[in-house]
Amino acid sequence: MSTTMTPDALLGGPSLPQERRIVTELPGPKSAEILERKAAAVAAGVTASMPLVAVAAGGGVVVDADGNSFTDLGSGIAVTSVGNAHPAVARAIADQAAALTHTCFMISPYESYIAVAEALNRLTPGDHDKRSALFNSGAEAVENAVKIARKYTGKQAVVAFDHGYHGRTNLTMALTAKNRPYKSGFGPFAPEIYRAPASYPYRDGLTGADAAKRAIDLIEKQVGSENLAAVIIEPIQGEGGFIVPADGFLEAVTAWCRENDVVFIADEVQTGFARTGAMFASEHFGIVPDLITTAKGIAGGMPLAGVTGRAEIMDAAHAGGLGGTYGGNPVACAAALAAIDAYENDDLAARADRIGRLLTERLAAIQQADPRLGDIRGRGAMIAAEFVDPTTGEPDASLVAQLAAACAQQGVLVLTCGTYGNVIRFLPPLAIGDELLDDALDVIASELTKI
Ligand code: PLZ
Repeated sequence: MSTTMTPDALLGGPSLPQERRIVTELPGPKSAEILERKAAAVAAGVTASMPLVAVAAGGGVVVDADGNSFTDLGSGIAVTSVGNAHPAVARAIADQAAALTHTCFMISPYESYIAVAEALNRLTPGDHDKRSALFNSGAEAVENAVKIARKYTGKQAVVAFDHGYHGRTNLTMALTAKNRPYKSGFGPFAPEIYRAPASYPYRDGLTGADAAKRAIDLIEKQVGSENLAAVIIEPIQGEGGFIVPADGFLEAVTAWCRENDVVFIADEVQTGFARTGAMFASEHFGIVPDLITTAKGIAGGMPLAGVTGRAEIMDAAHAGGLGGTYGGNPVACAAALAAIDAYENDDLAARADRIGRLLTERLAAIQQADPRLGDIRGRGAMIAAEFVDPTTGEPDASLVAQLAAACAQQGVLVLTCGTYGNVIRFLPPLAIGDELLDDALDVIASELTKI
């Protein structure tokens, strides 16, 4: 095994050898040296959880500065679903960058922005008349969805849910449930945000109808629909622990919103673009959101986000009321068009579904042997394993932290999440091969027995 890499191997994309290969201590010497510079140059609040410095990635692997090849089960937090450095995406980026990198869409528009809006209008749930606007990040999309809902309804209050995650900007921190690490000491937070209980079947044991009744009761008593502009929820909660609500919960909440002139916003920043085995997770529950926020997977790794929704709501914002210098940047839009083409034409939703079945099967076998694995849940290639103390059911965050660190040392990059920090989440690139995935599950099963 060689520790030097050919220039070709640094190119990334699916031509990278699809293998797990650890050839140095971790972090390796080159990575360690660069990480030392990080400590001296980068703000301490910006942490990096894995013992490597990445130089190339593609298919299902990330290669580091020392020639180690890691199996990627995180996709940079659900972003590189089409595969890192996907050839068509990389080509679209290069071609667009050579022609024009920026004009500002609000000044000199270009077609690719409009084509992305058309694709979003076509692909998001519901066949009503839609409009879209593009931004740079998930948080910025959420901010704008709230602006639009307030303008349309003339109301101010917004309801978000327990375990919800919507971003790190001031308004989206207010919408996000978890204090640490996201909010602590960063207040005061935006006003007129209220929090309702979500549906968390493993922990609350409620039916969807009962969980919805509990949430709606609270909203009616503490906020009042006459003050409420919008309800925002992730159809499957991401950072909060890949929590799939009980059947009927989202249906009841959307129906209540419709009856009460409240805009229902589905935050599909993490769940969107084939990740859950459907183009959007809302489809699993048969709901049609009024507004839907997208980012992450939309552009194969380039920063791009969108708000898509009912034309009459989206068009409520006055001319000049929405925008930003970089929103819908042409290079990011070119990448999105190539990525969307791959989602549709390579049927990546079906691939996500198959990955989900493989993961669930392997995790179920692990659970048989180890009662600390309390719950397996998710849809498609967005699967979670929640770990608990089997006698008390208490969350076991320490086990999960140890497991993720041990897997990284073996060359498997696996992320954690959850309100209680006790969830291992699986978000592999949809370009990962079955063999690599199977091998990663062997590592997880084996490391778990050592903890
Ligand atoms: N809405 C549902 O999942 C981003 C956050 C990582 P940005 N999730 C990953 C971290 O620790 O910062 C996310 C999300 C949902 C909104 C966002 C925010 O998207 O692109 O990170 O702003």
